[in-house]
Amino acid sequence: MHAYTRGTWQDMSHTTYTGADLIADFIVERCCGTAFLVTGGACAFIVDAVGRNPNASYVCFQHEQAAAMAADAVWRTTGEIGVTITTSGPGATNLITGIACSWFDSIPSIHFTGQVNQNESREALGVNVRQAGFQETDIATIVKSITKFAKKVESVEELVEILPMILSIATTGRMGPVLLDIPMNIQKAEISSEQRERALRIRTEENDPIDMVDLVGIISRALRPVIMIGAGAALAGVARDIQNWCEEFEIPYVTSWGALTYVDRSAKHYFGSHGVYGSRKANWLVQAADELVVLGSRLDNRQRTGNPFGFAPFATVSVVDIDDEELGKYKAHPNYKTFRSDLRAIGKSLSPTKSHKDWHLSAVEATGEMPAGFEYSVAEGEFNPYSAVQIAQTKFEPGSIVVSDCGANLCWVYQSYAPDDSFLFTAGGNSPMGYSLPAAIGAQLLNPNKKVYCFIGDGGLQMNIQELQTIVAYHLPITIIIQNNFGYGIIKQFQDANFEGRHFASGEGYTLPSFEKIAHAYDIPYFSVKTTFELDQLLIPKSSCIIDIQLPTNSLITPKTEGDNFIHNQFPYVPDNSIQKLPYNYPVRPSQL
Ligand SMILES: Cc1ncc(C[n+]2csc(CCOP(=O)(O)OP(=O)(O)O)c2C)c(N)n1
Ligand SMILES: [Mg+2]
Repeated sequence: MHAYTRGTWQDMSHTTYTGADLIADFIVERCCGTAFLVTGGACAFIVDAVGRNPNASYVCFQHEQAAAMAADAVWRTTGEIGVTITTSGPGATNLITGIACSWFDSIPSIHFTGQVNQNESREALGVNVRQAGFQETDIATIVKSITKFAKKVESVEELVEILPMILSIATTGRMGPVLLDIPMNIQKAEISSEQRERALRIRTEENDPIDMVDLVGIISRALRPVIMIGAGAALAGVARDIQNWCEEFEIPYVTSWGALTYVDRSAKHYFGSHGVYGSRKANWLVQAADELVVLGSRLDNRQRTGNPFGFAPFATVSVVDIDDEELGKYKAHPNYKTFRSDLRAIGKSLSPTKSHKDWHLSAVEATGEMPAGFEYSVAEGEFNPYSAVQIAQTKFEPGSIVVSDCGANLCWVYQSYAPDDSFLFTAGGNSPMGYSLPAAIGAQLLNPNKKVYCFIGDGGLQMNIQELQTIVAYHLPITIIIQNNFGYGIIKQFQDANFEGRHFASGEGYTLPSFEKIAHAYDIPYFSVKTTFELDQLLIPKSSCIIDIQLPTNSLITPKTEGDNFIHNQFPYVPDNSIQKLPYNYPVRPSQL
């Protein structure tokens, strides 16, 4: 093999094993084996090493943001580590939104950025200039606050020592993304076989001491216990164990959106997901509890509302989490008890406890007549976005992967998707518009035998529309369902409630192209769907396609908790006797507590 370097053809038969080769082997042996990338000068050696490695592969994305989002989806759908390789400067900074998805949802992912040669760097100059080498950017410092670990590698020996370390950091404790910035001279440097072996070893970590949780005692002392299963329990692999325990002892339970796909949602004692966009039944249950046990959830403000004091205010809330900082949030809440524990070890706490059959029956009775609320999203007879999700779902292949985006379209899916064996996910914490398209690509690439469906809004699609080319290039049979309300629906609904319906920058000023022409340009089959009937009739092809579901521009998210309201009192404010059946005397508004 030859390559043209500095005006002369040089023999590059690769008798030398380099830092770049080591990274390629690390990707094969310790990660998912495929790097998602956009190339560039500073990462070219790593890309070349991946290309030459017979066991590695790479996928060219059109934007680094998308590569990072796709890498995030790899762990979520396979349990293997997703990897990106990008160049310095703009290539590296473009990763940020995708890395943040992994950070906020505790997903391991590894990002390799190329960096200028050390002898060209700012450090070599010895003065604090903004930039010395071309595109030199201190990415490690920039991403410090959204990674578990980020560092520019300073020597070959450091690269060797740091690879097993980043693997362990990403996957132990509260998991998350890591970034390594690798100067070109280290990519080119020779690595000995002894160093290679050391770099590819698996480090075993000592576990931190943990608090034991007496779940059996807590539940047996309670009158109306409710268990909340969060994504932390799901990522720890124990969501089903907790669910089975709840089912056996008839303890009603709810899940966060991050965890809902990890439980059997058709089970008898499951009440759904609570929160601002949660189900009325789940919200009633949480507000009626005298003991709420939260297993691996950070109870963010989409769960507890902007005023967390209105959330289960009369219950004892016992929170189990691996992260001390999360537990520190509850200092101002006298009714919270906190336990620092790795939920991977919760099995020991799931021993026989008191059955709560009567409490479960009374909760079922109180919430039985409750309207779901979906029918209020649009006027009667109009194309309802909730029906659209439900009809589309009936056409999905069993065991499929379903990715959702951000905004109203996400809520419509998560609120109404019927229990089945599909795997649902989204980037719940960061929730960037445009996540679901590259995430679907990452999922499909690593799960070639599963069908992947990508729900996305018209606005979200425009944030990563260039990745349609990646779908085409790799022949990925992804079905893209645009929930097209011709605007930023979730923002409009907020503006209706707060700004007398002024739709600045969400309806007024926001524009969109013809998705039909876009589909045509990328050579992707396109289907326009304007009515329930048309959707009913639609046959989804096996190959990739775009289904443009055109909804009323004022389609609402229903139910939704607005402003100064309790989660048990959601818009639309339809007659609902269940509020009177709550076992506590709630004031009308949380601010009156
Ligand atoms: C990258 C990014 N920019 C801005 C936002 C703020 N935001 C949240 S939802 C939304 C509108 C989304 O519009 P669309 O994708 O059409 O979804 P819809 O709510 O209409 O279903 C905006 C602007 C965001 N979440 N992510
Ligand atoms: Mg929209």
